[in-house]
Amino acid sequence: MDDRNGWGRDRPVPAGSPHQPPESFVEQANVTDEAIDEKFEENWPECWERAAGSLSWDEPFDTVLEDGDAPLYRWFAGGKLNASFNCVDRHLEADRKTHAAIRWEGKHGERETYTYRDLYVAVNELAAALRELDVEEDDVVTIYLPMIPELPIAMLACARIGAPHNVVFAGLSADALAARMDAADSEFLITCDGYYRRGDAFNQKGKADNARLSLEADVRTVVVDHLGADLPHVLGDDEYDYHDLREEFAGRTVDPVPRDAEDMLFLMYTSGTTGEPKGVVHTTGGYLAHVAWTSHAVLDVKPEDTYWCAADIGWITGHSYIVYGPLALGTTTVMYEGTPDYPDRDRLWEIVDRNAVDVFYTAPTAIRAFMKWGEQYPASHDLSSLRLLGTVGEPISPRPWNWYRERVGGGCPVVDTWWQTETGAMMLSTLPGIDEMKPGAAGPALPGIEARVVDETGADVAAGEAGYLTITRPWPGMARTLYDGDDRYRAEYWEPFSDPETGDWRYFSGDTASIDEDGYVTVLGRVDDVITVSGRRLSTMEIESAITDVAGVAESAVVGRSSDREGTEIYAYVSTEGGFEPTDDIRDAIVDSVGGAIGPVATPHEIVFTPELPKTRSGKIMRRLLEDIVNGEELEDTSALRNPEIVGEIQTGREE
Ligand code: 6R9
Repeated sequence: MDDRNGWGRDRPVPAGSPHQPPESFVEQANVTDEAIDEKFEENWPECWERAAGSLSWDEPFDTVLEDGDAPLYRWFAGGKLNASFNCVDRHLEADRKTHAAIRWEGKHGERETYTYRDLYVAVNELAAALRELDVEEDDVVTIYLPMIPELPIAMLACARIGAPHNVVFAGLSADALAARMDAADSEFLITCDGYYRRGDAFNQKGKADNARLSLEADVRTVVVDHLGADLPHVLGDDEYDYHDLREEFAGRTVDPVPRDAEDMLFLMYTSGTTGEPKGVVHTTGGYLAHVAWTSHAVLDVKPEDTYWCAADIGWITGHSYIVYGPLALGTTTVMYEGTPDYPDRDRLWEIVDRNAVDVFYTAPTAIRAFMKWGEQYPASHDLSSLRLLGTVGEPISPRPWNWYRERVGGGCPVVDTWWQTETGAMMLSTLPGIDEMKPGAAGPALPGIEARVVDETGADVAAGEAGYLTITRPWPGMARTLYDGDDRYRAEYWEPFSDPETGDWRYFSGDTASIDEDGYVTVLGRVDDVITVSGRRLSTMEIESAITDVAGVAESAVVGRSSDREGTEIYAYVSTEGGFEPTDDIRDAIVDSVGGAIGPVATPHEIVFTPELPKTRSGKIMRRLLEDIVNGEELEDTSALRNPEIVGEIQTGREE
């Protein structure tokens, strides 16, 4: 076995059989030019002008890319535009203004539709109110709201007046909110009284109050009264009721502030599954051009579509593909509050059915849950409106990929999109009107993007071997820096694989991957998701993929336990699909599957069945937490988890 990189593997995770996009899809696809890659290539970086050209500019840009101060790149410098104008005002012409911009589905079956006209009115009134509260251009406004329409409205109102927003996940704790506001020097907050969580009214304002108490600055706060009489609240000093403000500023309009393409549009703290939260800075022109282009080319969104990305806006995916991308294209974007299993496990399919959703985008964690619950839920609804499916957030192995395509999509194409908070928009994916899809592999780098999988020295690894995923050219949606300074940005993302002497700048994603002969990239996971057993470096994703290949297994997380005597031992946490009991047969099948796919060295020392795995709010498995549990380490704050209760269960299981 060629073990040149010490990864202990010489072939990619077996992908399922490839699928060609169906003829019916190709006929109507937004992008079908098979030569698109070469055209972008020949004309780089000017090819990106085309993406920028889909936006409305107040002043044209002078250059496409300025790289004189690499890796601090500037895109579309000199150009001026406003994101709120691009996502709202420009769609008001003619018959578009009565077109639905946002369809919202509340937790208890409430429904609201905002036409582009309604959205325009709401955004303008809130923008006028924010101005009155002394929010000035470049002031950072923190938004701490659940999935209610006021969240995108608040983002767009900030964008309108040139105030960067800083959206904090509604589920994060008061301390996490305070830390993010403090780090972002933010003295303005938009929050709400509360929201329903698992049926109970949950006091959001209480958390916001606690955060404000710990901050030095007086924070002007707008409070959305979302629950009404179910959760009465009183407004204190510096607090303003959202609906009162809307009334006070009813009918007011605010001219969109022309922003420089390189002015900050928003700031987003990413905690991710590893490390300290980082304040990722995104700017206006390049970001908007990249999200609009990928919404068009990859998600195939058309203005007349009903498009649904079932993510939380508090995650980058929601920023780019619930709010900015789809609204820049003038489509109807669906957003929902709650969870896929309440009131029942067919909640999402009911929404697809009722709204005749054309394009649906979600995370592998959700798909594995659907699989676990069983195919009867999607089968009980008419999902024939679906034309394209997408996934994002984690690797998806072939079995759930195929399940999603067949049981949800009825055979329609599935795009597996790889990108990050820091990349702003999609980087690797198939183009659904052109490319063959290989389940398990995200796909090739998108046109205009160049990805390389390299070893420690930066040399390309051979096809099928594992290495580090790097991006070798800048792209418009890229983060410009981290809020706390350029040094950390350079050190973390650029220094590992760049050679400043020769001007060879390469972005390091922090992920490991392999690339095949056709340039398709299979992402293996974060660099830390590697376990060294008897000197062999094993990718957790590879072991997990072998485990989830076993019939009846829904998902798994693999971590290492260090023991002085035995070296590192592999622990596999496994949850089963509905109808499958955790049995010794499944245990044996797991051992066989791992042995067959990787070798006996990767056999789990212990297989622990658990009803659920601990997840971040964006659905990523928190391996680090499981690792702390198996190693008997003290656990960090788990309040940011989607399912904190499971940690207690897993821990108790360990102690018994
Ligand atoms: C958009 C988003 C980024 C990390 C990334 C990688 C993982 C995202 C993936 C994927 C395999 C995909 N990731 N998409 N892994 N296949 N299609 O998720 O942003 O929350 O910043 O996470 O997520 O590990 O580095 P973010």
